[in-house]
Amino acid sequence: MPHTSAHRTRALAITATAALAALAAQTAPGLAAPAPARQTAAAPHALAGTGHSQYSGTVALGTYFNGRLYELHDPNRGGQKTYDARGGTSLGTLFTDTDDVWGTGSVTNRQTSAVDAHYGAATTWDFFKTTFNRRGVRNDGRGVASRVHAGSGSGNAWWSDSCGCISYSDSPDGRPYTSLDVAGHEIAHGVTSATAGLLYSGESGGLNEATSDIFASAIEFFAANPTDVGDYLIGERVTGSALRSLDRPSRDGRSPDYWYSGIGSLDPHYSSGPAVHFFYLLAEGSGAKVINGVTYDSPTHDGSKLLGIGRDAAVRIWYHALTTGMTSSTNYAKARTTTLAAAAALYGTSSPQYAAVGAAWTAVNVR
Ligand SMILES: [Ca+2]
Ligand SMILES: [Ca+2]
Ligand SMILES: [Zn+2]
Repeated sequence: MPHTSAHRTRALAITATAALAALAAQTAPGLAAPAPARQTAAAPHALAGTGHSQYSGTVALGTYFNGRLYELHDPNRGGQKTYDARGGTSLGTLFTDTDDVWGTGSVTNRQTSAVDAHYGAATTWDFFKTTFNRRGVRNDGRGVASRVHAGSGSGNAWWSDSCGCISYSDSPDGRPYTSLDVAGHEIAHGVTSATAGLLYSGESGGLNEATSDIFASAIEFFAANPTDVGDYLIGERVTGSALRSLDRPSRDGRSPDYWYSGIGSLDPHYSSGPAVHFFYLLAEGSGAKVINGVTYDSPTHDGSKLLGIGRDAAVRIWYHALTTGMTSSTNYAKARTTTLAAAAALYGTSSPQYAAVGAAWTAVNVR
């Protein structure tokens, strides 16, 4: 995900659109949980399985007993399913199991990556439903399909709108991009496509990437998982350090902390810098801070000292702007006006939240 997400997304869409679209259609929400009266031991029913993940400890999984085997199929979350792609480009084979205990915590067990992916998809579903009453990527009640062991094994993750699916390849170092924040990041690309439709180039491309990092972080805090605590870092469970840092994006050596004219010519993974920095400053404020044991130190372009309004308000403002104000061509200047409009709608123009939005954009040089 971190470097070639959109390109990989398009490549997958071109090579496998028909097959995946046909397969994705089978994941439609028709597979709802049967009536309670039929929930005998032998009849199909929704269950809570146990998963031993690589990055998130032991987790509960939404599973389904089909009368013969347990499936990584979550009837309570839009029928989300997790597949073994077996290195290929088709959807793959639905994971099944005999005792509803999945994975071992070790990547050498084929189910382990599936546990992380299924948990990531479920947590992302729960976050959007609980926080915004959004039911799925397109808000149509349909869950996503997750594909693990996909592609060539180069270590990546990518979203495809055409199949409504997220794919994870294996990684040569045994650390695939299946962590919770990466799952949230990729699935959030689907939400962006279904709402603002931010084009994946120029400044709108940076805002598209930023949206995925913002929700990825919010999802991680929402999960409150003791093994992968909430932070403003992306990919830290995979890489040990982090691919990206929202408090100071320049830590990656590539992303600018502040907007400048011409930033749109950067790869979206880097032109996202000022927007994720804005989000951090809005939520937490400037300067040094320790959250869940992680140390941050967020600078400002104008030397201003900012107080945060909290991540809950910050993410609500971003979501409201994404779903009611931003369009495919929104640039940084428009991101400022649409988030101000969102803060006005949610909290009023005389609110501290409204003032903080303006101050945080100014602090990343979007005036
Ligand atoms: Ca974390
Ligand atoms: Ca993280
Ligand atoms: Zn991305």
